[in-house]
Amino acid sequence: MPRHANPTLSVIVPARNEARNLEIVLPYLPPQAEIVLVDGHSSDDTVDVVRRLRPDAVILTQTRRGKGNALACGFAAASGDVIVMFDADGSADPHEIPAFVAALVEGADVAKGTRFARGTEAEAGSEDITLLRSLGNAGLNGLANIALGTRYSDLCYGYNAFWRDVLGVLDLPALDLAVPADRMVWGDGFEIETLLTCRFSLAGLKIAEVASVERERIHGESNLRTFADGFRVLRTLGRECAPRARRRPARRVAAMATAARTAIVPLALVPAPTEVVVPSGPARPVAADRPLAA
Ligand SMILES: Nc1nc2c(ncn2[C@@H]2O[C@H](COP(=O)(O)OP(=O)(O)OP(=O)(O)O)[C@@H](O)[C@H]2O)c(=O)[nH]1
Ligand SMILES: [Mg+2]
Repeated sequence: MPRHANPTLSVIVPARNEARNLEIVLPYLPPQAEIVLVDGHSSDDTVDVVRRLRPDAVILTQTRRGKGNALACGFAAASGDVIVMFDADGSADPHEIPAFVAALVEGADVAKGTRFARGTEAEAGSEDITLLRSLGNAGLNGLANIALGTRYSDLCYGYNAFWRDVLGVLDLPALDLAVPADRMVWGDGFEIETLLTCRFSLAGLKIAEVASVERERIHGESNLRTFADGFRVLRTLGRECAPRARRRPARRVAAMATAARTAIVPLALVPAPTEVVVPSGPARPVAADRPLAA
């Protein structure tokens, strides 16, 4: 797949009981993008809302449980040149998509969103993260940087994009792997962002950070369990960065394939969006009862 300045987009939207949020957010996703909605066995009308608002969307039911499995299902179904990971809860601002695409078009393999961008004029921050989670993320982020030899500023953020041609380095758990309902396969949970970061980094891909503002979830409750999922992230770092994991044959082959065309990852912060993709609609989605942000 040749890379070019006007890539087609696949926006992967993992969603579990997000009907009310999707009603608000979906109309702001780029009309020309392929939307891949991966439903997590929702008990509300998530799927019906997507069918109504984006009849062109690809709608899947995930094969196991967990956000990681949902994303893996979405990645496998995507057909765009660029894959954008997009939370359905209203926390991801569709108007930031152009900045992610711009980073990729300018040469990155992966555009990694960060709420804690440093040294950039672009706005970054979070209206959603609690102090406890922020501290936990900072600690885990520091550990990841030591283990990977990187300078990332936000390990566990879900808003990221990458060229679809790097999917091969991820080696995510097989979608048809059957496990008992009470077990979660490693990589299927909220550790997915950490797993992606480790595998992209260890494969030598060029990763650019993109400043992002995480909005407050509009309706409903977070699915994240601070301690249990934080522990999964910690274990993921241990597993992915251990010398044995670094030597995995698949990882080595991928690293060799990418090494030829990517240099060692200089972290670049991407400023204001350029004109690559312009989502429709007014400046920012507005909830029926309150604005997403002032
Ligand atoms: N399909 C699917 N989607 C999920 C699952 N768990 C979470 N999601 C979706 O993944 C996105 C992020 O989940 P959230 O529950 O908001 O978790 P978070 O954003 O990491 O944490 P908060 O900052 O507390 O919101 C949302 O769109 C969820 O609906 C799941 O098991 N299956
Ligand atoms: Mg959220």
